[in-house]
Amino acid sequence: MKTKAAIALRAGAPLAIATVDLDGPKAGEVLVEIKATGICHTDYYTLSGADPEGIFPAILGHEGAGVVVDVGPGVTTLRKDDHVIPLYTPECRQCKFCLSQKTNLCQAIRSTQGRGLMPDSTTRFSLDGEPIYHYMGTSTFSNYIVVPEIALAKVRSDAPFDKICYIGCGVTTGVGAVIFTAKVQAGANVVVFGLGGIGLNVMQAAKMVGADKIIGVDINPAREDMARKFGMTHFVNPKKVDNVVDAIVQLTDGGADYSFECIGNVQTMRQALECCHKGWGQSIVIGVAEAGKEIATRPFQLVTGRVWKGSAFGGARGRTDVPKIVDWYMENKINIDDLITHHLPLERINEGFDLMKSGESIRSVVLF
Ligand code: NAD
Ligand code: AHE
Ligand code: ZN
Repeated sequence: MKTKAAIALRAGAPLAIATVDLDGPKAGEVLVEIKATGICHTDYYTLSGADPEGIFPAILGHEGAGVVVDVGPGVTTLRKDDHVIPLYTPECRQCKFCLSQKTNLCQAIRSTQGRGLMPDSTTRFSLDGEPIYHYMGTSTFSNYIVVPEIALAKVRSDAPFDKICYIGCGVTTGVGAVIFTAKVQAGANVVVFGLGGIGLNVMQAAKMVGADKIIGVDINPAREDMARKFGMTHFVNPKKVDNVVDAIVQLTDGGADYSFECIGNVQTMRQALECCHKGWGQSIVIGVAEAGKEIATRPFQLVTGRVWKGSAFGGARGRTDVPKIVDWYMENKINIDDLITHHLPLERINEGFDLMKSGESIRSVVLF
């Protein structure tokens, strides 16, 4: 079949809108019509050329929602018309990682996914007979996609696609990092570095679990009003203080119980660790730093009890947890609507990247 898609032809180039060929689902695969997709900073990171796994030409996008159109042989858990959210972190429930119950990082298809391929090492997309690569196993910048069954969360059918697509990455990443990875307790002091599409979700989850002080750090002063709406009690603009770490240590009587880095900058990752409380403070790295970057701190920071850890997709097990997060949204426990600042048709997807880079948008959602 044919599908309309935005193609990343090469690093740094604007996406090109084209009609591409899409082969149908093979065994264990599902054809999905994508109704809406968010644009995440990670799409921009890969498009920029900084991602060591970046491969071109590819169809980017990993924050979508849509409807099952057809299923391949052997698919048992999904059928036509089911509403689904594609998962860049699948959940096979059979691999060593899934069975460990210690991580959400299912590895069943990770190696082919990282090479832009389906599990059988081929692509379903092509243009003029040449392969177009998949991205993060999802490629939601295409109106139709083929994904393995294990990479789809089935969600309730009354939830609006143009909002729940954001649960495909940003919402789950931010909310999950607080609830599943850090397990923040009521009364904790929390610091969020980067008040964008991820950081504001960290913030609303910190408020939801009853955090005490919620300190936001961002160089964009325009983020302050929105962040206060999402639970921020104190704002630190790094351009307005001599030393960000000292400012946070003073505000928190010795340091944060938890900090979350939602920028992807190795300097702010260090600050996020070092502003944590001696003896117990935990810093969670969410931001993705470009190829070649490394984090550093004095080992003394760890010897004296601070903990550095990371979180991918908020530690969420997609098929199990994503339907629950959709329920939380439908029950008004989390606010997604106010974070989606722009809606665009696919033809204007490049404007979504411009809005992100200029700091004007929190999340742009593309509607098919
Ligand atoms: P975004 O562009 O919406 O937000 C980034 C924010 O950081 C902006 O508000 C910006 O003003 C602020 N910022 C930039 N440089 C700063 C600095 N030096 N000091 C303070 N603030 C600064 O991006 P996003 O979509 O929220 O993504 C944030 C990061 O999280 C990216 O690196 C993205 O790739 C990553 N990410 C990781 C996961 C995961 O599973 N680990 C999932 C999604 C996104
Ligand atoms: N190819 C990238 C990987 C970047 C990365 O860490 N991705 C996150 C999701 S970001 C979503 O917006 C992730 O889930 N990582 C775990 C994994 O297995 O990729 C790079 O930098 O190499
Ligand atoms: Zn993302």
